[in-house]
Amino acid sequence: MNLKKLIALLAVFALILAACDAGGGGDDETTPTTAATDDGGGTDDGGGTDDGGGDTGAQTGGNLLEEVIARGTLNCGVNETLPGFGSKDEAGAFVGFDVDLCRAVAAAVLGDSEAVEYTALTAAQRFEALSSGSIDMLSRNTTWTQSRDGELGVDFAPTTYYDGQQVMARSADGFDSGSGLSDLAGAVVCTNAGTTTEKNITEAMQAAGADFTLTTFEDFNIVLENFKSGACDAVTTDGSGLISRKSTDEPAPGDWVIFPAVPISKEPLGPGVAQGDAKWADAVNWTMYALIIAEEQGITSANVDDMLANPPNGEVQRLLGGEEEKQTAMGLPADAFYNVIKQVGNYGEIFDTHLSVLGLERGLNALWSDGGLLYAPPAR
Ligand SMILES: N[C@@H](CCC(=O)N[C@@H](CS)C(=O)NCC(=O)O)C(=O)O
Repeated sequence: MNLKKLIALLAVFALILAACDAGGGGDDETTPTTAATDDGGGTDDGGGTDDGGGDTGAQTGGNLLEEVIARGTLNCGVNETLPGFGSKDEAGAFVGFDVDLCRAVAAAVLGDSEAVEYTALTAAQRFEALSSGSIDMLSRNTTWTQSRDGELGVDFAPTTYYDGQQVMARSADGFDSGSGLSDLAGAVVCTNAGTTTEKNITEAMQAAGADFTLTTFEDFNIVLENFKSGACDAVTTDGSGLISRKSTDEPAPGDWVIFPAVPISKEPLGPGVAQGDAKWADAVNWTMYALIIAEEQGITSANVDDMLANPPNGEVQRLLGGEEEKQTAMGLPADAFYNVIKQVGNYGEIFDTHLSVLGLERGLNALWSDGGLLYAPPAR
C-alpha cells in the first residue's frame, strides 16, 4: 500500500473513532472488543474529541436563567430506562430521583415544579444535547469526570448520588456476592456505549489479569435483553443502575448477583449544565444545596409552612425567603427554595420516595453529619 492510501485509510479510521467518541453512534450494533487488544476506546465517553463543547458559553449567551424565566419552562435531559432515577410511570409521566432534581430547579426558577419539558436521552446522546443548547440541564445518572468537565464543556452541579461501578451475573453460572473480577476470566461482559463504564471495566480486568470480551450496545435495554438471552455472561454499570434493573428485570429472586462488594470505580453522579454561564450554574447548584440544607435543618414538604412562619434559626429563615434572604441576589425569586421544599421535598424525602423503595441505602449519600458525604456550603 502506498503512503497516500495508508494516510487516507488512517483518516477514515480516525473519523469512525471520532464519531463514536462524540457519542453520536446511534447504532445498536454489537461492538465486541477484547481487553487484551483494545481498551474499548472506540465507544468511550466522548472525552477524546471536540463535540462542540467549547461553544457552549456562546450558545447559552451566559443568559440562560433569564431565558428559562422568559420561556416559562425548563428543558431537562433525563433517562427513561432507569427506574428509581428516570423512567416513565403508567400514565407516561417522567418520574425518579433525577427527574425530581429537574422539578426542583423548575420550582426554584419558575415557582412551578411541573414546568419542565423532558427529553429522554441515551448515554451517548446526552452531552451533545447539552452543548447544542437543546436542554438547559442534564439530570441523567451522569458521572463527573475530568474529560467531561474539560473537553466536553460540562459544568457539574454538586454530586447528588455517590455511586461506584459493579457487575451483575447469574448465580446459576456460579457467581455469588463474594465473586471478584478474576472470576470473569473468559466471560462476555456487556454495557452501554458512551459511558465511563467501558473504560473502568477494561482497566480493572487488565489489573486483575483476566482476559474477557467487552460488548457494548447503545441502549441499556438491549444490554439487558442480551444478558437475559445468555449472549452476555455479565453486565456492568453503576451499582445503583444494577440494583434498579435487578428490581425490575430479574426472572426470580436470587437469579442475579451483584459484585464485587467494593465497587471498581468512583461514580459521582449529578446534574450538569453547559459551561460558560455562571449565573445559571449557580441557580442549579444552589437548588441542589438547598435540598441538602433543608434535610440538615429538618425542613420537609410537610412542615415547610410552619418553618417559614416560625424559623428556628437564621439559616432556615434565609433559605425560605425570610429576612436577609440570599436568593434575590442570585436572580432567583426570594421564595425559590421554599417552593422547592414545598413542591418536591428535601434531599432525604426525594431519596426515600424513589431510591429507598428499590432497597438502596443512604450509605455514602447520607448527610455529612450522619457519616456520609453530603455537605452543602452555608446559606448565608
Ligand atoms: N454513570 C455512568 C453510566 C451512565 C449510564 O448510562 N448508565 C446506564 C446503566 S445504569 C444507563 O443509564 N442506561 C440507560 C440507557 O442507556 O438508556 C456515566 O455517566 O457514564
